[in-house]
Amino acid sequence: MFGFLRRKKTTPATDEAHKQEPEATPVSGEEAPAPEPAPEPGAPPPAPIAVAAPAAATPPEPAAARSSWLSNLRRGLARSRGNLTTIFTGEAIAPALYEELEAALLMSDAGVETTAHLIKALRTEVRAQRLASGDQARAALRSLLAELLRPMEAPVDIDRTQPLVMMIAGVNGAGKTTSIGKLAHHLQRAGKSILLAAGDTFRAAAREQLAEWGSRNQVEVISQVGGDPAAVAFDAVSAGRARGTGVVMIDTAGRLPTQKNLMEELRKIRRVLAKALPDAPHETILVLDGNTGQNMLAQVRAFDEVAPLTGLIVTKLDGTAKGGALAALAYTRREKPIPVYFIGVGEGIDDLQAFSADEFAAALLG
Ligand SMILES: Nc1nc2c(ncn2[C@@H]2O[C@H](COP(=O)(O)OP(=O)(O)OP(=O)(O)O)[C@@H](O)[C@H]2O)c(=O)[nH]1
Ligand SMILES: [Mg+2]
Repeated sequence: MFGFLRRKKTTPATDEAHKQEPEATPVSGEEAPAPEPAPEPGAPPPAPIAVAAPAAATPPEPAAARSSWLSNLRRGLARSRGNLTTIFTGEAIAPALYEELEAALLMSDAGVETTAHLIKALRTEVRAQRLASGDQARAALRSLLAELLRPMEAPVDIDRTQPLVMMIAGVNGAGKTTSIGKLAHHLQRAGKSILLAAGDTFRAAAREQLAEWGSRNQVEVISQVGGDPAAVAFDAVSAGRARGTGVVMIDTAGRLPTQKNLMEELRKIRRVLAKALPDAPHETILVLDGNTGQNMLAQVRAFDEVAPLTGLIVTKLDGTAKGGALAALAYTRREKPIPVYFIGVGEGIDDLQAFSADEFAAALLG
């Protein structure tokens, strides 16, 4: 049931206020003492908010949940699936098929290079396997797509260290906080204790939103009003260490790759985390809105540059996402794939699932 969690031990806002660069927190020195949070001048002292004690592991999810998220995914990708599958009707492979397929793949946000790659691979397959019907060609394309996506299918190893520190980043509104809320629930089901850090310190609504997810999951949220995000992250990891917490998840404010100061802030959070716990953060996860299209590639590049990414969460695949951008991501990063740990298929607490290349390809190609 928790196939998306590796359990072996072997592997290791456009908000104006966000533009403010937080006070520097000490980050140099080998055995540096704990950096003190650097409050804004005149800001109230840091005020950790204890929401509630961690809950015991929750019961396993019902069997019905799986079919419901698969249908959410299929519903989300319905438009692209419609465009793609209607091409493959008929007893024979029509000469126009490849041209139509090219248009449909481009419309699904697969991008020029990836579209060309898939069409070339399909032509080769059709010839080699002597495929005759539209159905056979569709099945072949589905296999090729699944094969392309497969390197991104990898579970997150949650047992390799304790606390496992996960930093969650992404552009505004991508679904970071919601994904953290869902993930806390999933990890609790897997028996993990959780601590959350509200790294979006400037927006009250952001803190409240995380606190809400904290209370829904009955996990504690470390939070400060207007403080330094790196200091909040530091406090959370220190608390996680002291308490023997399983997983510490750090929410961060939304930021655009063009907002240099905010991008640098991510670098700083990482440096300060490493002071709290060497090797932290163990996971740096970029949350991508599934509707982003080809811009996903630019986001991955930009965030990876300042905070080397270990995994992705792609959200809102239940909505109107076209899906092809994931194929583009797989193709352009084929030398160095980034795992898609989870996909978001709704706003509910259970609407987060492991990414499966086969299921995704089936949702796109019938
Ligand atoms: N349909 C759907 N909605 C989602 C999903 N994930 C998140 N959302 C919604 O997207 C909106 C933004 O989600 P947040 O979690 O607040 O996004 P965020 O990245 O934390 O946003 P900022 O902190 O403002 O940058 C909310 O309305 C969520 O309910 C998903 O998988 N499917
Ligand atoms: Mg948020």
